[in-house]
Amino acid sequence: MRSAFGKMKTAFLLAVTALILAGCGKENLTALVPKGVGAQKSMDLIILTTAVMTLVFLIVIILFVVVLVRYRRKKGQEDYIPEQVEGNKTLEIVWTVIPIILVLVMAVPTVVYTFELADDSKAKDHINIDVKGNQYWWHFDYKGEKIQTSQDLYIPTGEKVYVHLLSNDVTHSFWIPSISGKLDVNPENENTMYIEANEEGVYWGKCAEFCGPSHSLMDFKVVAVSPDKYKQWVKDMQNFDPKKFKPDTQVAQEGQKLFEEKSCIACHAIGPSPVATGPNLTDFGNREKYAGILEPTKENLVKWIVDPEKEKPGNKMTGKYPKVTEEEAGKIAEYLMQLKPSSVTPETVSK
Ligand code: HEC
Ligand SMILES: [Cu+2]
Repeated sequence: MRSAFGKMKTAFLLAVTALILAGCGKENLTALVPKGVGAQKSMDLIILTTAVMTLVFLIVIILFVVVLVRYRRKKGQEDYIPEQVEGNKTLEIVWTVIPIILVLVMAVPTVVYTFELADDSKAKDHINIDVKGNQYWWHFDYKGEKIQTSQDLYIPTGEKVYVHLLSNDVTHSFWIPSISGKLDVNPENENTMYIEANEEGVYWGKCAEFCGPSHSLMDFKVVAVSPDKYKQWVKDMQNFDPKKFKPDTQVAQEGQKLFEEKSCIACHAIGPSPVATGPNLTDFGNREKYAGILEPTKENLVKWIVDPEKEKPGNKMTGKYPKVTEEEAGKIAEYLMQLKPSSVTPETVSK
């Protein structure tokens, strides 16, 4: 019969395995299942360096065991001293040159890949997006397209998309683990890299630089769609006219009015606009998550509007608008959830 302890151990191992597996794949927040060019290159480097280090580890362990066995003190040989080799030129050269070669084997591809990924000399032939990091949200301005969005970044698969990273406040770090490596988002200088997704999917992005109390909640999504769907999305976004948009229920229309009365409009643009004190809400109804982290339900949206501080401590919306009751928030929510300019959404992505 198995002991209770044995059963607990099995359960624990199963739980850990389940957690690890859940971390891989499902939410696309892993560098170990690459779905983009940069992530694939990182993965190649991870495999190369792990192989080199494993080789070194094995050689060292084998030598260690050989020495232990061969030169242990044996009966009758207590005073035996093996041959001493200090100052042996050949040996010194061998164990200096081999590590240098191994370091070169790892360093050369790393440097080459790093420069390749940061090369923006051909950027003008591709899609360019100005990315602004803000405590604790992301803004995306599609250069020359008159499209502005926040939180959900739409890109076509199989194409290089150059992101030009700048921060509006402190230093952030732009990271989509399954698509590409990290790059700092600084307030004073623009950093550029390209991202390229190999297949359709919704990929989880994160801020990877501690930037304040809600740093760990500074999430965004990359929605990679086929080039055809992407073209459709661009067209839909450009054709959307916020001035002509009228919600189709009485409640939502009241919500639209409240959105102005409660000065939400002072920070949140709908349609392309230089206003970016808060996330652009043009395609808010299609968001994969609200405020980057909340499941997109009306209930969550009401909670957010009434008291955003509870969901994201230290966010820059709290306290900057007149008090909103739950009823009013419900009406605003009805309005915002109808902002769906495109039929291309995170749900239409083939998974
Ligand atoms: C002072 C500027 C400001 C005002 C006024 C303001 N907000 Fe915000 N809002 C923000 C900021 C900044 C964020 C991003 C917070 C974060 O994620 O850290 C935000 C986030 C949001 C989000 C989530 C957006 C997304 O892309 O998921 C919604 C919805 C929202 N606000 C609705 C409202 C409503 C409704 C009002 C009016 C009652 C309002 N806001 C007033 C600045 C403002
Ligand atoms: Cu950040």
